[in-house]
Amino acid sequence: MNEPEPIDAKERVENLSTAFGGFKHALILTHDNPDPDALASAFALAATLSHLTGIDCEVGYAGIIGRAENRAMLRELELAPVRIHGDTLERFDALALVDTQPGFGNNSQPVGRSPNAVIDHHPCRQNLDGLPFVDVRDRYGATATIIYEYAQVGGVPLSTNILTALFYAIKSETQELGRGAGYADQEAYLSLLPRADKMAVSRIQQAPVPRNYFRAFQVGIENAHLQGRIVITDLKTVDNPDLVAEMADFLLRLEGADWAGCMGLYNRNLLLSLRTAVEDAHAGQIIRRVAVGLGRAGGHGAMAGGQIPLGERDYGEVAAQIRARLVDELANDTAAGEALVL
Ligand SMILES: [Mn+2]
Repeated sequence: MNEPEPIDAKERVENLSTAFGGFKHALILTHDNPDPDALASAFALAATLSHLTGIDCEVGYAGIIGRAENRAMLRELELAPVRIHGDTLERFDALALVDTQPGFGNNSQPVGRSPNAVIDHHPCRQNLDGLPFVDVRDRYGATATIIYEYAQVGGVPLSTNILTALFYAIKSETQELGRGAGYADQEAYLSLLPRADKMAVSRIQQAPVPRNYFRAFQVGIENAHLQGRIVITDLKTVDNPDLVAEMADFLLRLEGADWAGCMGLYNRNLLLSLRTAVEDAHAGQIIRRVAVGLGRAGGHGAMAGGQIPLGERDYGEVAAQIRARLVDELANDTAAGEALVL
């Protein structure tokens, strides 16, 4: 399952340390609206780099952490990422990107700042060879698995909170090792299992949600249409961008659907999420065709997302265009759509 490794794990950790040698303050930056994999990876990398090189690290993100589970994860595990903006960045002389890459459009990498390190599990889309440290393993189910390997190889002591974050990251990102996970993810999961605080994980998974959450589900269910093998819905305006992906995951359980797409409006952006239960599918490639000429999109085989800045365009018109393109790509059925309920 593993990719051929050009260098061994120990050498890789040495290279990682070298990439931060001589620097004082590192910003560990996740993608915007970070998920548990991005957050756990960033905090574990911060602990690892601090231990190995003495560098001062802070975890930063842009966007919002909206999903109740993700907020509970930070609360329960006492993790406090900083929300970055223009002048936060001047404090840092080193930069790492985790769970995202330069040019992806889903991160707020400062303009003109080249990262010392890029660590990710999404397929590479541009040449990163010139950077001091690059570790992109697109066969891995979670970035957390890669960072946990560094900590193990480097003999880095991690707190129970960070071990728990890594465990929860792999668990949620791979849906209990069932989605996109490989041998390495399973090994990491099994190694973390006895070390993680399972009570905290349970509290995170059962985090209370506001009434708005149920209202959003109501809208998502009422607007859902099954067309061929794809179920598509529109949440309209959302106050939490993570809901779009969560609704796509939820709808994928529908009998007779093996693709689910969800759209929503957040901050004058149309957000799009695509999920599939089809093995060896290419959701990332499909979503890029769907968004072409409109915005940015990308992802893995089974899960993908995109973002379309609306500018002056009308949300409803762009949403109709996206829906038509999704049907074109995936419905392989000329029959009219059928409402999920009502
Ligand atoms: Mn990830």
